[in-house]
Amino acid sequence: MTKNRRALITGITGQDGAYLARFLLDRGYEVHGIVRRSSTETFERISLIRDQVYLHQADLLDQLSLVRVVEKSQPHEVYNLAAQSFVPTSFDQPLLTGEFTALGVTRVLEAIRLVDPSIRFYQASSSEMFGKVQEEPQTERTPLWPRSPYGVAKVYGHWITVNYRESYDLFACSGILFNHESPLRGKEFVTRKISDGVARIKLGLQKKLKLGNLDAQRDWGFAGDYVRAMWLMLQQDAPDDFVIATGMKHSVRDFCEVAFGHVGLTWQDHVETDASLLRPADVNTLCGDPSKAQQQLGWEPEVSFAELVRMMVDADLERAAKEAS
Ligand code: NDP
Ligand code: GDR
Repeated sequence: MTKNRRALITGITGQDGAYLARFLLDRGYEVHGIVRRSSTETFERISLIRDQVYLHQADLLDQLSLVRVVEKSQPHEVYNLAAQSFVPTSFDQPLLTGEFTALGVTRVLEAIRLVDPSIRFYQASSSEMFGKVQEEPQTERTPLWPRSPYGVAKVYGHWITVNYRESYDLFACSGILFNHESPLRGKEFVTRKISDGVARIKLGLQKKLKLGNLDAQRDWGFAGDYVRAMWLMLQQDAPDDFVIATGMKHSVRDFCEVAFGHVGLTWQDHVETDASLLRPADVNTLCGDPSKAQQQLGWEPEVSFAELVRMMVDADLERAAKEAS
């Protein structure tokens, strides 16, 4: 148990925010989170822990709101998970994505520098920064070549984190996380789109599943394993950057095969490709090398690819069954 520690999470209503909040509560942290005002609440993922966390209204676009929330919550650790995180949207709204996902990082860092530079900072960097990959597997030293406005914004967020560490001696870490999924994943991302589609097709609520690039390969892990790595980075003696990945890659087609197979269906009978779902530039393959995290953080992923797919399909079957009844 970690007593008397306070953490502030931006993006607490997202997939990772929900898993991290739960992880920190289990370790005895006082957990604060930033939420955006909306006409309908988006707190579904944290509904079970809502009364155990402190929620503050603030926005990555609003510098003063961030300063105030850091002053008010007095955190020892800040996890910057908030972002416009959906790659296709970044092609439609590149400027807004840059404001949230790139400049938003600087605003959080500035708030820390102003209020209390001893705060430890975690930045949610991404394997999307590797984009058109320059070597395989990708490590902390692999050159970056982002392929979307989202990826470009994450490169900025990564380097501004490194820059504030070097310029102002902040304890600032960048976690270069490869794709991680869970039953709490947003439905527009391919894994959850597939698990949700499989469940609905199995229960007769849907007939076909339209997908884009089936050949894309990703290094998919479980979000619950990955938030542990975020926390471990902030418990070290010195700040550093780490790749967090499983070291294994699978294609979207492989994902379909395991997901449909889990409920006794053949994916070829139900999946259709739709050219409108292809991206102006896609990332064809990603595979990370987590050796540094294994050696320095003692971090290992615990959930395998097949277990992850089955966990997601089972959760969606339960949800779809409720809907059907
Ligand atoms: P989600 O899209 O599920 O969550 C994003 C969160 O950011 C939501 O809580 C959202 O709030 C919040 N947010 C968005 N814009 C703003 C804003 N302007 N001000 C305040 N909050 C805002 O993302 P994930 O949980 O999957 O990912 C967490 C982080 O990790 C993101 O930065 C993502 O880019 C990065 N990442 C994710 C990976 C993955 O595979 N999941 C891999 C590598 C990096 P609201 O609910 O109001 O929309
Ligand atoms: P990604 O995740 O872009 O890697 O970003 P996503 O699940 O959206 O796409 C993965 C790959 O699947 C292909 N694909 C489809 N994708 C979606 N969304 N919908 C489809 O129908 C579909 N068909 C095929 C895509 O072309 C792509 O190649 C995620 C996000 O969480 C980022 O925020 C994070 O930084 C990276 O992972 C690491």
